[in-house]
Amino acid sequence: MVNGARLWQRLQTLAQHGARADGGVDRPALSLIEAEAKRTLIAWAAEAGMTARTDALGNLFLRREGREDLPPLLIGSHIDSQPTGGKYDGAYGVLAALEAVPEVPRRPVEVVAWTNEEGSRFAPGMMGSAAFAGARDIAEILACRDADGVTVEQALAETFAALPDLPIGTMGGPVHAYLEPHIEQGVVLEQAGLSLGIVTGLQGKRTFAVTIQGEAAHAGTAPRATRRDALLAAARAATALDALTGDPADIARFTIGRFVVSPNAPSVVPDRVQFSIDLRHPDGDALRRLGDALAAAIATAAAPCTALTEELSTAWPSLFDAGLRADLARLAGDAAMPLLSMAGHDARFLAALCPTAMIFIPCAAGVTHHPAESITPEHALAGAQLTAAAIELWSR
Ligand code: HGY
Ligand code: MN
Ligand code: MN
Repeated sequence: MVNGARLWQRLQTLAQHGARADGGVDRPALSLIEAEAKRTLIAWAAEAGMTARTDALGNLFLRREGREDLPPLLIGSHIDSQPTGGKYDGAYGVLAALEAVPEVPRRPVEVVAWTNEEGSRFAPGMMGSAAFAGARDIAEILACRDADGVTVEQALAETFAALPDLPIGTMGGPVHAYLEPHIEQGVVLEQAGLSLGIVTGLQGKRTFAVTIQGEAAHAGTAPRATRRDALLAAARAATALDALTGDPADIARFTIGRFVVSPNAPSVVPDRVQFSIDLRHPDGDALRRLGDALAAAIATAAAPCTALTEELSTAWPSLFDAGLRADLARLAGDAAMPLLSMAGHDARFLAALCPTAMIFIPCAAGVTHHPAESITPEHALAGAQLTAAAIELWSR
């Protein structure tokens, strides 16, 4: 039985792991802060008679055995956050799932917290779900480094050492279906005055790493005519890309979220700039056209500096399972509406593995990836109740 008060309290308790003074959350993937949040989840699962395990990438599974030994129903999301994140992105899905697990289902039900959905500490994101679905090579993921040079492999070892009693199971396995409850991170439900969204699919997303290479020089003696200023070159490239990706209908989403200047010294002409690109579009052809045009636009704008543009991840627009969506719409009735997700989610990778669906609840003014992210207890409860109804239907 879904207990709204317990769900709300647990959302606030989990948010203490990585709490920021401004009310937000900073819970980096594979950090010891995240390991402590996992310890809290494992304890709550144990209180409900559920077992816990992890896998080679630190994905956390909290399992309710079924009456029959069948492929499990997987429900969940992620608990890592952006550095200036909110309490509910990801965490809501994991805790709503934990709240919705029935006592004795026919088929096993597992609550999952995927590793590194956000792609903030380690890029690109969704490492845990991608590896689980067989979409990314584990060795390549383990070698990824954070800004301090720490590898995923080293960070995983710290997490495993912090949770020595957590069994490490095999990666992947048969899944009956996957459901991800999540906050909308937009304003569609709020503007419609509805408490639930049945997600039709995900818009496409391509991420890139760009390196602009110039030449360091003295800020006082180097003439402008001979400078190869990487910062000004990167600024020209950013302006050119803004023009390239802008559209009157405001559909394309182009973001440079990370911009690292070297040597980052006030009296030295920068010799290198590294910046990120996050490009999204609901139309696959438009995403392909825009993404394929980036490298040439950057190289032209950056001259006489040189530019290297590497594509880190490519995810074309995807649709969720029509049957599961119809079930959810029938269960939710007129409290729900269909809508496309403009944000990325782990469900993207699960959709290639098994029938997959997502449920949205509103978040105030669509504010997210921000400390002021907020939801209401009533919407949190509604999403958990729909999740419980879906589990009951799909685990029969
Ligand atoms: O970036 C995203 O869409 C997700 O919130 N990590
Ligand atoms: Mn999320
Ligand atoms: Mn997010």
